[in-house]
Amino acid sequence: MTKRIRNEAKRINNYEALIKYHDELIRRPNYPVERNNGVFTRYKNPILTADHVPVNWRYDLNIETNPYGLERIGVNATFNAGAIKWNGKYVLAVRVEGYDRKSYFAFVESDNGIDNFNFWPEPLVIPQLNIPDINAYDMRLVKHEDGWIYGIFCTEKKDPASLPDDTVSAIANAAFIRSKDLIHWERLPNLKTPSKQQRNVTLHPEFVNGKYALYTRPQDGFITVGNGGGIGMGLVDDMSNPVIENEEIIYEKEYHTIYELKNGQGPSPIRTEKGWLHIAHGVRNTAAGLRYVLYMFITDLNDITKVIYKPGGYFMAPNDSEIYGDVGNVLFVNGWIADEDGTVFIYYASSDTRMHVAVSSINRLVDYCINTPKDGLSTHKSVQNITNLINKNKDFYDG
Ligand code: M1P
Repeated sequence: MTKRIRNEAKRINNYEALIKYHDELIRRPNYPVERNNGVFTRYKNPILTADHVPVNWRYDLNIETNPYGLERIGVNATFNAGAIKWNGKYVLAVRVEGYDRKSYFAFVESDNGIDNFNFWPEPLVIPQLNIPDINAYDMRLVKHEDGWIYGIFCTEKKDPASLPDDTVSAIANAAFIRSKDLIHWERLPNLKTPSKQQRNVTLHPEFVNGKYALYTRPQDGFITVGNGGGIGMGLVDDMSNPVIENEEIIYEKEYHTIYELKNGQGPSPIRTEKGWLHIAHGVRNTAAGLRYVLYMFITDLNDITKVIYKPGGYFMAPNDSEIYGDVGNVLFVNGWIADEDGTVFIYYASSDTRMHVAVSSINRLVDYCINTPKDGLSTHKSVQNITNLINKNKDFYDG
């Protein structure tokens, strides 16, 4: 949909060129990348960047109040989007970060899930509690069987226990909004758990023994998880009073794996015949800093705390261009959509800078989870996995 502005502003500030560039960027078709490993297909162009944010969110288009045509509110990045299929459209709640470091959410929608993501007219205005969100980010969108659509995001504030000269220490927690139409949102109280900090929280889409089940990630510190860590799970009686009394770790961080330092649940899992399909991020430390990659696993349909398939290694890691950005060497996911025909759209962000899509299917992802060898946790076991495969291939390969 081409945007229009007043003639005077077009002529004096060259906004016409700016709007044309923006329209072309939004309408740019996307293409699958040919080289792939069979598990998923990346698409060539990022689906959302800072430049995709509407011009009227950034510029004062009135020539009298902006005679030089300056950008008034800059956008730094668009990343870590939640996702949901809504009224036949692929809808994302994208994290937009301004030049001022504050993040907020913008809804965008596309007809095909891979390009032409149009912004809804205004960013989401989140109702505030007594203590305001200093920062808000990483929304998971979940259609729960209770009939509500939940938006679960991270709310951040300064650590009230920090010393007067400490202007850095922060506390992260899970916050909840819910809606029936994605337009009108009700704010619920923030999560209460035994842990000091929480991030990467999302809701299981079905009741578990009549209760709400939340995936959590307990952590002692803001960056490091300390004695916490792992993907946790806890039950809540009533989402209007979200209290978890007992938190159980269902997927631990582990020495010498891609989730050695920390991990976190991505979006809510997808029900399949073989179990609940999960995508998550794993973090390890390197001489060049932290490296965030994506990994998958499957949990039992009858006991969602039980991991039944655990493919070794990462599912997806930053490629040549994805590795660069504001926070380099990071892939992060908190949104995916499974269509009725089994197509899965994975909305992932690279290096806290931009959004991408990769496409796969339930069948491929389940096969990947079941048949990829487990991480044997030693180099000897990794070599055994390779020799097993070479032997299995003897009748099919002359090399
Ligand atoms: O900067 C990388 C990511 O860091 C955090 O993830 P985690 O809590 O697992 O460390 C999040 O703040 C996320 O937004 C960010 O992309």
